[in-house]
Amino acid sequence: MSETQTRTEFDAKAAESGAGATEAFRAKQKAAALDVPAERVSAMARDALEAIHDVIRKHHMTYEEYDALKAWLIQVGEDGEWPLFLDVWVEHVVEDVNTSHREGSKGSIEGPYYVPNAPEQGADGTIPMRDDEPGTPLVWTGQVTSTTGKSLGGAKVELWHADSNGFYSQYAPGLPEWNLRGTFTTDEEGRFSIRTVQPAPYQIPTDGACGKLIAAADWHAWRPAHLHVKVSAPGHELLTAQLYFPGDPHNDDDIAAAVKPELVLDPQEGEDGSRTVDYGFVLDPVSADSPTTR
Ligand code: MBD
Ligand code: FE
Repeated sequence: MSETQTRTEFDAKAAESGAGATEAFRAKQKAAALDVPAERVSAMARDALEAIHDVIRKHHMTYEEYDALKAWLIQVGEDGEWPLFLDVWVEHVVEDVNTSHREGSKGSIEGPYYVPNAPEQGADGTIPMRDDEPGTPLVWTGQVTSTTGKSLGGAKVELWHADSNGFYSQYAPGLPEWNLRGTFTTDEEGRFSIRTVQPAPYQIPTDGACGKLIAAADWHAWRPAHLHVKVSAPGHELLTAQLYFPGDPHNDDDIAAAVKPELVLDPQEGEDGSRTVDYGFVLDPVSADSPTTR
């Protein structure tokens, strides 16, 4: 996408991002051969179906509405938007139940656009970006520690985020492969320093099945501007989080319900129009009953 193209001109193909997430999910093979006990499948499937039955009774769903629902569900699959749908409207509860035991930093959902193995930039580096990358420069420093109090040198901080037009590399066309995706490794004291640019708020693709639901329900399609991060260190639970910017109009009504007060940054204005922010992470040691989290 050229610098001069606007989001509106690009909107016609925006749902490709949703479909791209389906291909990426398949490539990760996350669903491969998981053996869930029949009693558990039965209990969760029955409760899910009963929840749907309750909605039908409560609202007296008509046959026309039932057929519209079928058609829409078929379209979600055809558009490749199941990962987008689930991560926007469901993942926050999965994240909640799997991290509520933690004493360290709060996390948030992964969302559909994570790509592993982004280029390594060391403890003090610049995230891969274009020479003329638009957006307000952001310098982010922080330290990774354990709930035990020790600093975690050699911890990985994987950062990925949208550009200042709201687009993610590898999911929107015309961006360098690793644009605004980088891996940082903390120094002996667990510290890191990252130079990037502030992302724009993110609009859920309007032209696919998810957009159709949003329009039909007269909802808005926005997530507040956010930085995605995964923080990992040996012997500690992987922390997946998102960080937000104060004053964003969608911090209070994120369509993905993924904002927590602890995740809102407090950036300071630099003299040259750049911003600096200090924000670190406290990881929980792995215990016998740690869930396999992300
Ligand atoms: C995103 O960028 C995102 O972070 C989530 C959770 C859902 C859709 C797009
Ligand atoms: Fe995102």
